[in-house]
Amino acid sequence: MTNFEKVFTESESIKRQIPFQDRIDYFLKQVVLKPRWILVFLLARFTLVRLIHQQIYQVFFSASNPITRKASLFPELDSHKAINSLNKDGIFDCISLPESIVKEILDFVYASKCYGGGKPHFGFKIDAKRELDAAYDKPFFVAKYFNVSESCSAIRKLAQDPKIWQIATTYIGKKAKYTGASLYWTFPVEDSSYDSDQLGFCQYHYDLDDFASIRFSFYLTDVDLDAGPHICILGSHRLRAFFHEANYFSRRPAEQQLKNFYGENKIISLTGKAGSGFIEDTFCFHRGSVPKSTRRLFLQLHFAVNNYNPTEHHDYRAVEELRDFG
Ligand SMILES: O=C(O)CCC(=O)C(=O)O
Repeated sequence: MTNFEKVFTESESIKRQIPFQDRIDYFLKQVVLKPRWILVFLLARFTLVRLIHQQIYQVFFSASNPITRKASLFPELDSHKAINSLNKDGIFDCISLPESIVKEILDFVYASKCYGGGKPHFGFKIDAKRELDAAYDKPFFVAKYFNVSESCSAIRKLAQDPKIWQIATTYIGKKAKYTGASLYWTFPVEDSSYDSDQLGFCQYHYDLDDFASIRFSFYLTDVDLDAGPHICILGSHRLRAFFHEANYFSRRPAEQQLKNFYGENKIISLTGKAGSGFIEDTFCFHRGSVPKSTRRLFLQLHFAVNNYNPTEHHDYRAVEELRDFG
């Protein structure tokens, strides 16, 4: 039984392109911050390379599982089903958070500051969003919480859950590492938002975090089609057109190309209640969508083979850098 309603018709993704100069800047920043990632950039985009890597890491490398907790927060989670579904579809959507964890995260969220547009000098409490919007003429599409693996006890528990680790080490291979969490709001905003995250999240893309990487994702607010659901193309982590794999200039093919290649019946929008979650291979083509009316609070726990850059998933920012808006 799935806790998601899979919807096969979906909203149009944003057509505006990320400026070429921004893409070059992103690439250079990645190379400077994590030089070893260049191999990932060059090779990890090829499905065959990823499959070979997965086989080698599943069979040969010794485990680095630091988990001491015995009881899982997900007693009903069927790890075998999850792995089979990840292998076949690149996504598994029968995982949900215990209510106590949802509550703990929400308590944290309302007591902590988030950062508008992911900018460390735009700190505010979410209750003050209306005042912030009135004071600032450019709406934020996202607001991110920083350092959550350290400061949110519920996220710490999740990141040490034995079943989560069992799935991560089985799928990625024995060297799987927890590389951080992203906890963020997405807000209903006009397409004209200046916020570059909107383009980054809301166009189809795949992520090149590593040769293998998955995310455990959870909604912390109810998400229907008007609340900016996550959208994924089933099986796209295994089936790739060569011109999509070998395109070093862009990991964001046009929506119509993807629809023609995969068929519309492979495109699902994941809607569900607060607490519902899914596990996704980040090599799948996926995207967020701009909420039409209701804001969405979203959590992702990231696992990969290496942790190239701890600031990557919003999860680490030096406290001295963080400032309040205004
Ligand atoms: O917010 C979403 O649903 C999409 C996020 C995403 O695409 C990403 O983190 O790469």
